[in-house]
Amino acid sequence: LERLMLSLAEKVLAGDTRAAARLITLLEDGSPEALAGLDALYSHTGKAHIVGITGAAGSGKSTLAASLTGCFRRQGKSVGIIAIDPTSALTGGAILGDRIRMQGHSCDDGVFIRSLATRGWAGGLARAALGAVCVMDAMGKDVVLVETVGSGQVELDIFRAADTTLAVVTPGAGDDIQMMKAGILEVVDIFVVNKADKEGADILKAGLEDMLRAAERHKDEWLPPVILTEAVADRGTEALAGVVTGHRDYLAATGGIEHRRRERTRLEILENLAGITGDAVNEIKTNAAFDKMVAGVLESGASPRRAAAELVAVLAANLSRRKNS
Ligand SMILES: Nc1nc2c(ncn2[C@@H]2O[C@H](COP(=O)(O)OP(=O)(O)OP(=O)(O)O)[C@@H](O)[C@H]2O)c(=O)[nH]1
Ligand SMILES: [Mg+2]
Repeated sequence: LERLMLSLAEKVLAGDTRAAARLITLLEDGSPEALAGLDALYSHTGKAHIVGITGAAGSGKSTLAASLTGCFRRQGKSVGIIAIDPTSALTGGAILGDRIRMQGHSCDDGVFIRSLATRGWAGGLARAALGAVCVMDAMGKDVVLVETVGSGQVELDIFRAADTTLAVVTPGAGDDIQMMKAGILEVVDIFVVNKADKEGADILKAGLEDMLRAAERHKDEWLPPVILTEAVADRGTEALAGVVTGHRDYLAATGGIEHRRRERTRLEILENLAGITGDAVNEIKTNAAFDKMVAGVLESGASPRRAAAELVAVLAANLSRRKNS
């Protein structure tokens, strides 16, 4: 199995889409071998521009991602798209794959799309999402778009891990901005007022600009622009693509890119730590020896905290023995 993962990783590095899809599916299933298979890829990452797209359900994130994909493709860039939790049936939003198909990107070798379902295992989602980003970067995608509905903590974490972050708001959905999870506004690099064909788009844009200008920032700090788009008609998205690239250039010129990469690495280490220790704790829980320990603690009146500390010592020993798996 380990050898299979290595050969999968090799194929990913050669740009093999089917191998990449297979590896991401295994990651999504939480396969430990797949997580190990990723190890070989990291030294080949760092070239992709990772762009987070968040916004309320139905605000047009997928449509926007599809339209932006067209813009980047015309510039000769390859694109990877990761959609987190396409629970769109509820909102009438088409799932990302359908949008992309409608825009005619599905037969394009330069575009690779994957959806990751949350499936109630929030614990592993960030790890799988970051792993999928790594796979797409390693397979040579120039731009990786990551779509999330900005509601949960995990999504906020994933969003923050991007190089460039886009928040999509729409006119008429007045509380869009209030509904955004606390902490999102501070990390948004570009605001997109989508559905600019609807009434109130200009007012929303002006309101956002006032809010952004009022916020204190340093002289050279990036002032998030507010871009009007009508994604469904590919209007404004060419300009948006230019601003997205411009933000990356800004990061490169100011050293901001290293800062973002450090944040991402930090998150990825912590997510993996949580994953490894979480798995280990689950293993203990289902072990018969643990039941015996519980009985022993109960009987002797020993401290549960001390029992836990003993288990941590055992865990540490077990984990270091398995360090390479
Ligand atoms: N009028 C108008 N409708 C748009 C525009 N962009 C997208 N839509 C429509 O808005 C609906 C939702 O679009 P999606 O792209 O699926 O939105 P989403 O944010 O990805 O939705 P979820 O993934 O469910 O959160 C679709 O019916 C789109 O056709 C736009 O610029 N103008
Ligand atoms: Mg969507």
